[in-house]
Amino acid sequence: MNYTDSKKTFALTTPLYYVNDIPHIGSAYTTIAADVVARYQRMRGNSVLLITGNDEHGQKIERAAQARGLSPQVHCDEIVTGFEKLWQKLNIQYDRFSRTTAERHHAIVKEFFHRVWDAGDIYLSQQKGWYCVACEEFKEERELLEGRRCSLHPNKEVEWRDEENYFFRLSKYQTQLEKLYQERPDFIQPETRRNEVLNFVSQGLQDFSISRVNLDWGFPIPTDPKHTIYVWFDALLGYVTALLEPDEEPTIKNALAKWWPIDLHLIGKDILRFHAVYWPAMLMSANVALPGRVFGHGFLTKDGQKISKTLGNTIDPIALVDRYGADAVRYYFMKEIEFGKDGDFNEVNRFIPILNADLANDLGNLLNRTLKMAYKYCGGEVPNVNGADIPAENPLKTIGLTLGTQVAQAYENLAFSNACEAVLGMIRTGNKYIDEQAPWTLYKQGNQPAVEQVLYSVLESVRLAAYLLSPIIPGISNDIYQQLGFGTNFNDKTQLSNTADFTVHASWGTLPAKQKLGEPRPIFQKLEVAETSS
Ligand code: ME8
Repeated sequence: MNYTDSKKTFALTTPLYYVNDIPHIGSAYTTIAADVVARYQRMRGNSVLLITGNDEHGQKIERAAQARGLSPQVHCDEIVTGFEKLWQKLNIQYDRFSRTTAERHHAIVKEFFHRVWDAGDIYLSQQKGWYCVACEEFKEERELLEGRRCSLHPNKEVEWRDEENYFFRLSKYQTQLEKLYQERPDFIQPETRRNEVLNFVSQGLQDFSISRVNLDWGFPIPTDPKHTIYVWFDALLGYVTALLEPDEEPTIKNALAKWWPIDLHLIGKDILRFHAVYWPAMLMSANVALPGRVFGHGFLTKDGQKISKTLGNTIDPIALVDRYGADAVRYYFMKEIEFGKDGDFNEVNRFIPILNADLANDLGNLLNRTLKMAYKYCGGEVPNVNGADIPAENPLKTIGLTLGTQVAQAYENLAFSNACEAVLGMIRTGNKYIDEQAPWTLYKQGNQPAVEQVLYSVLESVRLAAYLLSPIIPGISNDIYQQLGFGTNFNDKTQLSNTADFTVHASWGTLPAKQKLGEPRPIFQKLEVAETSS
């Protein structure tokens, strides 16, 4: 196996989530995926910056605060705490937390506005149209459902607006954007999302308004303070502000110095247009290089239904993690749903069975019974075998020799479920292999070398599985590594962070012979269906 990548920087973002309500399971989904990518990139020896945060301005937030009888800032501060708590519980290792109410963000927005203004791309005009406050977006008549409802928020009415707004000359960038999509086919992923954007842009781009009147909760337009900057113009720039070092002077130049361009914007399909059309055009106008790629994943449903407050089927991610633990939640979403496609959360029929099958039965039992045998037959040490001496036809070695490359490729492509499937495939082979080889019989026959080879092959396969799945289930990987006698901590960002390490750890056959093993303990307790589960 040859991992030749040299060390590089890798910056990625989650959306900056609205603070109109407590965190949504969808925010958890995107953020888990982003953390998995960040952890994988760190494993590859890259210097990584994971950005998450909150989008706090706009009418939607102002109204949410009003409804609670709180000032917008107090409301925001409180909800932001809930997001931070969730990320901690989900073991998300973010490096920057961007809040759009931060003073330094104001400085960046102002400077960016002036750049776009100086480029001649902002003008005053009349905005007439239907506005969806939940989307914070004007909708074309043809996009509305019957009864003038937004298709994304059918239970909320759109509102008629007829006001003077500042506009951004998006139409000026039509050709440049088309050229971008053509020259960089990977800019928008997956392919289905790229096609959506190409289709939208081919219909002709309209300028969009970047200011609101009669809205206090936001930054004023620097040249005309009775206008407030449109929440999306403000929010996208939160990605730039996040790049500033903690005490750095807030200028665009400083922000872009080290980490720009961002390598990956991870988002849901609902906000694709903002990231794949508006954002690159804004950056072109301000003469800033464009990000690497925008990946728009699919949407989650619950038991096959859209998740919505009106249907009363929302899932509180904090309660979910409290009940099942971070690794369980992380594993389910990464394994169950092909990233990019829509997917379902079904606690009884999918969540619990998948976790029990993969983590408790296949992976957990294989480790547990093999470790116990290693205690019984090999004195509690890794069998005295050199991985390189195991014959190539050993089925675990056959799989293990190419698994690292295969899983690395899956992570590169954000094909998380393929990564899990490939690793679990080896683990299932391990269970079959140990049953067939029956080391207990080999032991009775006095064939100690064969016993040791079988146990070594299995323990090494479990180690490799733990290593390759560590971006997804770092807690379980830590437990497995400890039981195999390592002191590794997959939550320590500074460990395992050079390319040579990845080459070693992702190769089959590197478990050191005679290493003292840890106590066998179940790595994942079988889940029961809770009484409250639906
Ligand atoms: O749009 N399934 O914030 P937001 C999967 N503030 N993912 C989902 C989901 C679902 N059912 N529901 C939400 C905003 N998401 C803006 C972003 S960025 C500069 C500003 C996830 O709180 C998904 O990532 O509405 C989606 O894109 C995002 O939450 C929307 O978050």
